[in-house]
Amino acid sequence: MRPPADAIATLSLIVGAIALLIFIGVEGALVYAIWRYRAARHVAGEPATFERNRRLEIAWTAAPAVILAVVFVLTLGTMAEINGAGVAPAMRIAATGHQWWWEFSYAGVATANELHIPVDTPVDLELTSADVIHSFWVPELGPKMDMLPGVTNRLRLFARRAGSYDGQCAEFCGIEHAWMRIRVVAQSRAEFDTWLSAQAAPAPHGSEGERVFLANICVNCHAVRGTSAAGTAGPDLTHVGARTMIGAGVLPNDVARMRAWLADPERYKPGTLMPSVPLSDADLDAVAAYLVSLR
Ligand SMILES: [Cu+2]
Repeated sequence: MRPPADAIATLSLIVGAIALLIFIGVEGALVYAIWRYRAARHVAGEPATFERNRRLEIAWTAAPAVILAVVFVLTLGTMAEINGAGVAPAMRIAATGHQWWWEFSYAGVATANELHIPVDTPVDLELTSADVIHSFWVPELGPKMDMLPGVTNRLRLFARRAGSYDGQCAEFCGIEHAWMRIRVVAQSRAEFDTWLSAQAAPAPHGSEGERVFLANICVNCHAVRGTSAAGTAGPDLTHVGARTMIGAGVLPNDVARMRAWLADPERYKPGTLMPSVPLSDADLDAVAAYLVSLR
């Protein structure tokens, strides 16, 4: 199959070409009429009047109907194609919208905001929402699809080339709607398998940062597999260090920025549902280092 975005681009070009022909025809007739019936040629007396021209009326009713019917049929074909008609998905990933981040689950492995997929592989996303209506949209890969609470929508993704594809929540979903970025990382099958098995591993134990993390309210909202932290309100942090960004795109992910984010999330993402946790400087250092080490 070809990427859904390619099919959409082809349809856009065809519809654009039809619209351009109509534009040229209508504007051409207008310019001709202006020239042909200009004032300099005006003949004195009453202008001619017309009543009924059946042929003309049939033509200007039938022509738009035919054009719309053609566009409708082409659109149905494109919709079937981008839904993956006849091509079974090789992988299903559950994608859940949250205020204001994305949860991606691969059979027991949960991650956030960065969706990894293998290239040349039809992937079906099962989209839903945990709170309000969001919309998943990565323009280079496929169409836009709503994420509705209590409903599961299916979206076919297919990447031909490896690389990063950025997207954005496309349905206004509250104050931090603009900071609800998606990054899709398309990888070769081998790289993807390596990534997925690393994600499936539990987090390493024994650091001071882990102790501080587990002793504070972090665990009410966040899970780290392999520890007692099992919160589900916020992103799973088991391998948060492997992600390129913090807070669904607000900050690059490194120890200094992680520390700044933990100290005052509101400063970088006003309205975020993550509270700032009152920690000592030493504890902040330890938790930031711990989280970034979870790769
Ligand atoms: Cu949203």
